[in-house]
Amino acid sequence: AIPATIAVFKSLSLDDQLAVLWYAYTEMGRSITPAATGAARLQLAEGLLNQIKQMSHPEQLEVMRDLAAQRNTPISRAYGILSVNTKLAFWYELSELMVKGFVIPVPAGYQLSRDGSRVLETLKELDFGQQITVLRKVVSDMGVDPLAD
Ligand code: 45D
Repeated sequence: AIPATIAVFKSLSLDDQLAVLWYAYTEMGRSITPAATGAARLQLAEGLLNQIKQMSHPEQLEVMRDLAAQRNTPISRAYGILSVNTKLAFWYELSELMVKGFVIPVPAGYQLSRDGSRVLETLKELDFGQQITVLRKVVSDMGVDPLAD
């Protein structure tokens, strides 16, 4: 179920990928504790998060789409050198910034595609460890590894 879930996630539109991540965060929020994400890890992503915090809402959305699309931008490259756990912590922190109003929100009436809803439903049924496995794979493939080829 896990490889299939990842495959379907990757076939989603960029916007649906971002929306599914966001809805997954809102479901998992209580299980992910700030302690678990580790302050040390976040320090490595802090410069990146501060940069994004200072952007306009449309720019913030563009950065997230660039990451999901693996477009080669300075931010995608900076993201690409983070460890997998730091990438997860980065997305977690972006969600926190959304909740606090520093980052563009998902529009209230956003409609997921049918595949998007399926991925989300499947994710919800997985246990926490399996959810982490899916999320790790998904966020580790985002951005651009500046050291590749
Ligand atoms: O206009 O270090 C749309 C542990 C539509 C422990 C949009 C861990 C168009 C070790 C695109 C929808 C493993 C527990 C707009 C860590 C439109 C450790 C906007 C785990 C505006 C780190 C879309 C941590 C937007 C975990 C703004 C599990 C979407 C972390 C934004 C999980 C989406 C984090 C965001 C997750 C999603 C974060 C910011 C799931 C973030 C999700």
